[in-house]
Parts: sequence; C-alpha cells; structure tokens
Amino acid sequence: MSGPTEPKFDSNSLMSRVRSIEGLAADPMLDLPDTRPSHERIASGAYLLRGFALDYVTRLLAEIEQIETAAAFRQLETPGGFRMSVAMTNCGSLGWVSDRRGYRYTTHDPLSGQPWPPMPSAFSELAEKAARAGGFEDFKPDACLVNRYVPGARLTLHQDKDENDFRAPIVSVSLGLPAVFLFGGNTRKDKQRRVPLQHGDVVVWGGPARLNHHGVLPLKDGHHPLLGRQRVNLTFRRAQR
Ligand code: MD3
Ligand code: FE
Repeated sequence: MSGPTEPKFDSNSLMSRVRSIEGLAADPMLDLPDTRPSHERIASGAYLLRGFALDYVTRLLAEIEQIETAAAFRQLETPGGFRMSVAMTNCGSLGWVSDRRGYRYTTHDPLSGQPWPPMPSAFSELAEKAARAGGFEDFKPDACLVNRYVPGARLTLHQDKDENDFRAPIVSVSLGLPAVFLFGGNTRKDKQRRVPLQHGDVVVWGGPARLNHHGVLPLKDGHHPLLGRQRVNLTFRRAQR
C-alpha cells in the first residue's frame, strides 16, 4: 500500500546525487560546465567528443615535456610582421611554421635545425581513435601542431589550408584551462558559433567543416590543477598526401 508519506521517487534529485558523487555536477550558475563524456555533432563533418582524451592525459603531458625539450615553444611571426600570442611547437614528420615569407610545413625545426620530434604513439593512437569515432577511418596524421595559450592569448579567425590533403580531418585535443572556440562558416563574414572547450575534449573537423573559419577567444585567467595558468591544444593534421 502506498500512502502519502511514502517517499516519492524523484529522478531529478537522484540524478543530481549520482552526478555529485561522480564529481560531475554541472551548474551553469556556478560556472561548472558539464564534463560528462558525450559525442555531439556540431556541424556536418564536425564532432565534439567531450572527455575523449581524459584517459590519455598523463601520457600526453609527459610527451609534451619531451617535445618541448627538443623543440621549444616559440611565438611565431606572421607574414604581416605581427608576433602571435600563442606559442607553438610541433611533432611528427612535418611541422607548421610561419615567418615573414609565409606559412608552410617543414621537415626541420628552423630554431634548432633538427627534424621535428617524432610523433609519440599515444598521440597518433588517440588521434586515429577520435577520427574513427567521428566517422573517418584510417586517419594517419603526419603533423601535430602544439599550441600553448597563457591568459590573454588568442587565435584570430582563420582557415587551415596549408595542408595538401583536405580529405583527411583535423583532430584537436584541448588540455588545461578552458577556452571559447569560435566556429564560423565558409567566409570570414559568416556568423560564428561559440563552443566552450574543456580539458580532455576532442574535436574532429572533417568533410564539409574541414575548411571552415575558426579561432579562439582570448584565454581567461584561471588555474588548472594539472597545467596551471595555461591551455595546450594539439591539432593533428595530414599535411602531405
Ligand atoms: C575547424 N587551433 O592550430 S583547434 C590551429 O585551440 C587552431 O589551438 C585552435 O585553429 C586551438 O590551427 C583550434 C580546433 C580546430 C582546428 C582546425 C580546424 C578547428 C577547426 C579546421 C577546420 C575547422
Ligand atoms: Fe586552425
């Protein structure tokens, strides 16, 4: 017999208790984002895989330390003579660079004269697995651009078109402080969507989304338990067919 005093099953409070036990309680009012793993299509060919890199973080951070020892982060100059606020380095058989002469991929680090550090297996495995989850089989990245943002650093709206294989997607991995990603359209003028990216999020950009304009808003100050006052983004590319 059920009477009026019997506790009611309340799915909302049950869920919120489960989520707080798991340390995942999202609350926009408290500025707590939802970090539960999920797969979301954000445009045709673009997939946001929340938390997809979390199991790889320890290995990724150890490898980034190795990479920056061999190929230091540096703030590149643009062809127009501006110094980028984002500091960059690369691993893989090709690396992206910019200077007064333009943008291009090189086999060697212009700073050291040495080949770019090889791509660690944890990097290529994660990138290939994420690409597959986004519907792209056999993604074999030959370049990984490593971007480091400190508070205030930003990436103005641009397209990634220095690669000679646009059939392959670009896979991006966000680590450290959160950022607001701007996802535009085919032209600079197309309205942009804002996509908040958190530590551990992976995005796969392929198909019709591959050449969309995009950028990153100035990084907000904060402190991340593993990375401190910075954000690191890995972008995996297929530069050479
Ligand atoms: C959408 N990096 O390195 S990654 C870049 O967070 C770059 O550091 C940003 O844009 C960052 O070129 C964003 C996400 C990204 C990368 C490539 C894309 C989004 C993209 C290519 C096409 C469309
Ligand atoms: Fe880009």
